[in-house]
Amino acid sequence: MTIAWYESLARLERSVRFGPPRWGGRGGAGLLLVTVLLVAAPLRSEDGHDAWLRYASIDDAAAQRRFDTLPAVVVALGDSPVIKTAQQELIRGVRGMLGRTLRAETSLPNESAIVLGTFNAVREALPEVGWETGLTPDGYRLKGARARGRTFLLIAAAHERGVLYGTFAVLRKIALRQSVAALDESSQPSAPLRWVNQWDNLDGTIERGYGGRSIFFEGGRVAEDLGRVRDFARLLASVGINGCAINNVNADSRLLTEPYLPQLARIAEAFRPWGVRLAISVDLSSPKTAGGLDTFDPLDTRVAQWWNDKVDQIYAAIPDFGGFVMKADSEGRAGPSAYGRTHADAANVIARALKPHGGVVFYRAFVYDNHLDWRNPKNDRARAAYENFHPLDGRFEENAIVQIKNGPIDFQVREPVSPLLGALEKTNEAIELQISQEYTGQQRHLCFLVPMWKEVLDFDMHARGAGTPVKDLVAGRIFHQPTGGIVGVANVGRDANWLGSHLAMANLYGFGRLASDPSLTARQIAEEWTRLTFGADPRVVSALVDMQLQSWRTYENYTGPLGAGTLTDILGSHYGPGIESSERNGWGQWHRADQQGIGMDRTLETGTGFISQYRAAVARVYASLRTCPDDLLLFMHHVPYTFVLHSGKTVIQHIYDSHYEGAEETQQWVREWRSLEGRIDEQRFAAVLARLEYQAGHARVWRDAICNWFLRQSGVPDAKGRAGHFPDRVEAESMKLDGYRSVDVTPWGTASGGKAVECESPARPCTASFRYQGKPGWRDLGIEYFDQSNGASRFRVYVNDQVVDEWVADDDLPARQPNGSSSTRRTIAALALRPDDIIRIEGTPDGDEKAPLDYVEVKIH
Ligand code: GCW
Repeated sequence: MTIAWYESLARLERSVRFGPPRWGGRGGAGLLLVTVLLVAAPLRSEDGHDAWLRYASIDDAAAQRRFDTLPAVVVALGDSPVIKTAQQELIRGVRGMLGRTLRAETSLPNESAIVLGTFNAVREALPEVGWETGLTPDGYRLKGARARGRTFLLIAAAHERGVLYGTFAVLRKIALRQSVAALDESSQPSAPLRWVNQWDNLDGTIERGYGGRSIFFEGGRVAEDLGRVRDFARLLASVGINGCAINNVNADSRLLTEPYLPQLARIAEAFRPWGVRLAISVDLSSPKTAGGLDTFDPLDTRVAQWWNDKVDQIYAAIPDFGGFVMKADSEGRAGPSAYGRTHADAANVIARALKPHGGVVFYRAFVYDNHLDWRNPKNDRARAAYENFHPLDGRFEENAIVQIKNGPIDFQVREPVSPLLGALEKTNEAIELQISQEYTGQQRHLCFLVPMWKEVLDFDMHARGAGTPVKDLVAGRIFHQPTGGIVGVANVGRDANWLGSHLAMANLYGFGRLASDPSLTARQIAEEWTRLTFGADPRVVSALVDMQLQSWRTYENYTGPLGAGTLTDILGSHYGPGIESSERNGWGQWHRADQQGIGMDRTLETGTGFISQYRAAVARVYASLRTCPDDLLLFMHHVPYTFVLHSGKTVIQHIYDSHYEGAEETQQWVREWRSLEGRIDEQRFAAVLARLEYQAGHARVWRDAICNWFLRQSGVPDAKGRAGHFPDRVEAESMKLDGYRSVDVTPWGTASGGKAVECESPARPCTASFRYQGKPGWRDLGIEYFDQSNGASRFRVYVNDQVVDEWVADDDLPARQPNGSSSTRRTIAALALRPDDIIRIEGTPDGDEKAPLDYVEVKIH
């Protein structure tokens, strides 16, 4: 028995516990025995369905005692279904966490009680407790009070929804082990409208969704089983979200036709107990496409009448309907330009129909020309939102809200704040953030976005002198607007854990918490979420919070630096590296990298003039190379690669360094996470580990693609000698090939050496082998291969004649070719290798995936 065999046994044993299902393999029974002996499972397996609302038992006796005085009764005053929900939730939570079942009552008993009700109801039941009631509808007040010789915990609000939010706040405190004995506090959400948008299609797919198929639709209809819809509404309510638009903003007009109304009403019913208002996205052309008119001109009276009638019909079925979201004149959608009308005309015809019912229309400012002439250096997509909407300021109805993406381009890993957010003075505005990680790793990469959102919400636009942060502008506070909001594109799906990734749920949680209370810090939110999701173990909390807080910067480090954009494949999946895909097309996500330098000149003097859309105090900072922050340098300026940053590094060296640092950080996370084994339930531990390991591999793909590309473009070597030098690698195309042939990979930077190998015959296994020529010792083998979505090739690795690993490439990555989206790494740790050992990889193709292989890296263990 060779040492390699022992090691592979241990490794296979690990992968039986953590890895994907395997096929074939050796020594099955022995392995199982080892597995059973080694795996103690002290923690209950969890699939993530409960997210942060697990109500896990508080098993620490001292912490339990903190809640000894909690009354045994919970009273729901009045007959509001939302308050009844709150009562049931409190019972559920207390039972889970404290093991006690509260008694549900509808009037005050002769004993201490938790009391849920509106201010009016509480005042009536307990007139002796004084209340100040100046809160907005969704605000709540928590108060411990003594009266009639008893103790009360009062959870009260102006509106039933506030009572529910107050109840979740109390449950959160208990879960965080904070005493609720003598509470006296009130809370009031910052912006009145806190919505999520789902981009679900009627066929059950989700645009830019990475957590499975739609929970709302299947096969062209609303889903039969709305259990998950109810659970989603509960999650939303727990973080203060009060509206949800359920369908893609690239809207299907059929949803406005009659057969769908009763179906929509079912969803509204599932939302209602949780205080979440149903909304839908609509297309401006609906009067024509769904209504049979020969026009959708917003100024045509027949069109106005059609919207009025349609909206009346909706409200007859759904009295608490929230309203509409509209994407018009954008990316091929119909819009008011078809009739020479303005966006205000389009928004207003719908707003007027909604107004009598209390509904709102969110009109998206994501309007730009995607056929811009890239040859004209003065053209600039970033200017579009401001140019389209600023001239219309003051022309929107009071229940219309302009919904503005956080940045002027499109949810890139880093962008400046959209100047439009600081420019509207007489129009309601909402900021649109993206929870779904379209450009930030699609939930396969850990990228906690709360720190980014914090920066955006805190950014001072100087809209009326200093002191006008975005969070106040979108709340309508600065210019005294009737309403405003914070919107998040969520895109949860049917995966048990909602977003396809346990850790990504921190973004949904954080979005809601920030939307309700933007004064929370990113650290507070990360800590809360971690404790609620993974428990109070201080090692888990500190490791995970640090990872989360670091992760946005890390993702930025190994993807798009210095404000250049994510540098991803913008014409395809928006996932893997694709630097050139931004250029020479009309989409306008340009970074203008060439052989001399990189960046978009957006100054007024020599560039596109975008910077002058900001108020003077902000524009001044961006306009000058001396004051422009490094993080946004390439968004605002075109500079040579040798330009020296405030950090003291040149731009090119920053690109190399940040990419190496970022990739290294992801590897560190794998080690960190492994060190938590046994402190987290097996199921979630394994799922997160698999994602982090994948990320560490993919970060390396990113690093190499970007560094190699810039090395070749700039001709400036990496001062640390790393870029372009891979002494530990053996390229597949240079191995001894049997049945494999060398192919060019596009874009070239996404495969080592620009090439890979693929099997020639779809029916036959093929092999690539090489002779190990290093020193004897323990080695880690990194096998870089491509896992496409159009096949499930099998790989088997031999050292001499010993199988040391085997797997199926059956992941569902967004690529049907070998490239930077499908490139994946399999690591075989701690193999004992001797000079002249033959390492052989056998690939068996499947479907259109020809067992593609990039290289093998041999590193000292
Ligand atoms: O980011 C882009 C996405 C599109 C999306 C669009 C939008 C719904 O790539 O998929 O369409 O933005 O926000 O409208």
